[in-house]
Amino acid sequence: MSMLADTIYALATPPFKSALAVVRISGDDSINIVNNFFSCDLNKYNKNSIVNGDILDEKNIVDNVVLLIYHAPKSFTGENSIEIICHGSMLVVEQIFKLLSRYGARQAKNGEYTQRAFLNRKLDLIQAEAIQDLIDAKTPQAKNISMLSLKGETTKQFLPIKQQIEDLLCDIEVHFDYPEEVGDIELSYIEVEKKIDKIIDEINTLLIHSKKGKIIKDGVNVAIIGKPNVGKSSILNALLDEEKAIVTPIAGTTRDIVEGEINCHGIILHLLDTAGIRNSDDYVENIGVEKAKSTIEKADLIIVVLAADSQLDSYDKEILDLTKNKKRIIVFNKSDLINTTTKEPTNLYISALKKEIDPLKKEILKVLNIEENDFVTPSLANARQEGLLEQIKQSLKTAKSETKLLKPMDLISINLTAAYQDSLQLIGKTPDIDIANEIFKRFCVGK
Ligand SMILES: Nc1nc2c(ncn2[C@@H]2O[C@H](COP(=O)(O)OP(=O)(O)OP(=O)(O)O)[C@@H](O)[C@H]2O)c(=O)[nH]1
Ligand SMILES: [Mg+2]
Repeated sequence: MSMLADTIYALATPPFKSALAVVRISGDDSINIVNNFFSCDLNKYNKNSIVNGDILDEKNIVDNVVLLIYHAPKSFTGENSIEIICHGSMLVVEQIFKLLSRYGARQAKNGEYTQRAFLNRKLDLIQAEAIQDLIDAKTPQAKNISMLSLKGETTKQFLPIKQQIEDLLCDIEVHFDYPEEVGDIELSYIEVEKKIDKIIDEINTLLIHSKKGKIIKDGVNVAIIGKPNVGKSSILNALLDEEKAIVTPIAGTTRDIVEGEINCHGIILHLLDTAGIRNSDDYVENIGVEKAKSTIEKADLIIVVLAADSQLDSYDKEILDLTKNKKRIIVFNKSDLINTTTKEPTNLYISALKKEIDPLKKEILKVLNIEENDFVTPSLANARQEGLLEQIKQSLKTAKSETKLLKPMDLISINLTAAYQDSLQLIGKTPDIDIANEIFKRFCVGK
């Protein structure tokens, strides 16, 4: 049984010449529609089946194909579905598309298969979102955590939170609306506050996982910042292991932002090499300096580069000041130019020239605070999910402060209800569910 009657089709493989292509069809009528142009009768397969035969346009054979036939609800979308595995010629695919629309199917819109799977309750919203993440993943680690979400592990982490909010809300309603039903069991403000606190604690843990999950999934923007000639571009090149940016002894070499990407132990670093920050008479260089300054604002992490072989000057100090509120690493480059005995034990030294940059890589990982365990921890790691988590936390915090002030319980439950509705929205359930139904189901107050 499906909720949407019309039948959709789309190419599931890339639209290029290849050995094979897969056309997916989904909707109640899928099997009937394909039956109109297939060489044998598909009605005789009442279980999920694999069938070999010809696609026919009148008497002409379009292609010899394999059909994967799925009967609702045992399919990805929960509807009747067919996958046609044909030869990977775009001409064949086009002819199959024409036949499909001739017999009443229509081209699918973006994400429509997953949407149907969601509407037919084959997936919750967190799982549906994980499919795109899985496809977009750039590292095996990012792919793994998307897979955890797809398998429902992330939802499992969140459900206890939703449950506790629901329980608390029900407790409050029952105690204050139907006091005769619960007798003299008191629900105290202190108890309510304790329960809210526990939920907030658990949300905080999930929010930490969210931040780390986002780093594993999307990587981080790392800006290399410093005055001219300290070796920023050399550091970029050493990290990339490629001569990407121009390096010269002339101060003010880099003007535009030079970008590169590396996979640093499973985390994608989007590196941004910038113009050396100083006051210059050069019109173009000044534009570069402005770009460097705005990059400081946008980056997730700043590498402030200082020269190990010279004293800090006013530019270095300005740069340290510009970056003081950002997550940053201060690194002394050109360590090959100084004597080992003059090194400060607390400073981080590297030599981009000698490609001795491992201490910097290690420090980046340390600052990002990603541990082995984080690569296998499910997380609510996209903006929607994280935003809703924050919103739930906010409502709970308001409810908590009202509890402290001994405000009327029905006022407190307004914020708890908001938190509850957001938690439903997080997993993609309709947020306007009637909480009273839940209460009656559990406590049988109505009987
Ligand atoms: N001895 C030594 N020289 C280095 C090191 N790193 C860079 N240099 C030299 O320092 C000079 C400037 O290097 P760049 O990488 O262009 O410096 P930058 O900070 O990008 O300079 P701008 O683009 O002008 O801001 C070049 O001559 C490099 O070869 C290092 O670790 N040791
Ligand atoms: Mg440079």
